[in-house]
Amino acid sequence: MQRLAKKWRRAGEDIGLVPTMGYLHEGHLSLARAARKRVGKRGRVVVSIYVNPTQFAPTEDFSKYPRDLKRDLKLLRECGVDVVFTPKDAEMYPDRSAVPTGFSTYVIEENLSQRMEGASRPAHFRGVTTVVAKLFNIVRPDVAVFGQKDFQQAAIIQRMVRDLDFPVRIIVAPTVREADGLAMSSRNKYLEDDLRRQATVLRRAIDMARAAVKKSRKISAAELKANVEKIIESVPDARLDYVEFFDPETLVPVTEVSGGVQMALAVFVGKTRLIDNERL
Ligand code: PAJ
Repeated sequence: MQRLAKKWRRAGEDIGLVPTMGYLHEGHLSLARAARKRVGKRGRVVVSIYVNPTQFAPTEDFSKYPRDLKRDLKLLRECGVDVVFTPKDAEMYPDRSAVPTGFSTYVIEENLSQRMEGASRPAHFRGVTTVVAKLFNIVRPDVAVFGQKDFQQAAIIQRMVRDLDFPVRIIVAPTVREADGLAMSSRNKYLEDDLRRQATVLRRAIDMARAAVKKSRKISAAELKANVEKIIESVPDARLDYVEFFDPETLVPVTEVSGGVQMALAVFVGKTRLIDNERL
């Protein structure tokens, strides 16, 4: 992949990268299209598919994370992607558990990673920044596209690029949703009939907050959080992990919510953990 990227660069072709963990849906494909738009017809679009073990906790769904490479490749071919990069664990993390010879260097963002997803999933963002830094060094993209769906992840990657001088432009593309408002996610596959219906509660919570802000202009975050909790609790198999209202640039929580504040929440629906967010 590095050799190929070097060849493309020499020929003056711009490179766009879309990192994914596969089991692709329209959200991922919209990122590939955004990358194509950026690099043009003569540029190169690379989509990586790699279920990155270092961003999963031992208790999480790494081994049962959905995978279907054949289907993914077909979708990406139809989408006009040039290369699908599918590295193996042994290539990405040589001898990860071997001491002292194995993989032992990580990239850690220390500020934006503390709250929300970082608080609920310790070491998650360390795995994300590490694998994305590796992908940047392997693919050497001019632009890389990430989804707004993972708002905190996109903010952390932008910070990493700024702090460590990666020569790449980050584009954040809008969240693609199902017809009923559920944000597309590979993990939606885990939701069977009734749970799938219950999963619309995230969208309903966001809509409620949005309507409340629109109506009263300014409303206390504590009050909004209590209302979100009520909505989530009214759904039999849903359990609120967190809901936050914060400044979209700094991710610092606000006490008063008004227009322009970012809302993010994580909810367990059955055993499946779903996230969503939106600018109010
Ligand atoms: P994954 O969950 O496969 O998502 C890959 C990219 O697709 C991310 O940038 C994510 O924000 C974006 N995405 C997911 N659902 C989306 C939706 N409904 N609309 C728009 N974009 C969406 O995020 C990861 O993988 C990993 O953490 C990764 C960055 C690949 C590092 O391992």
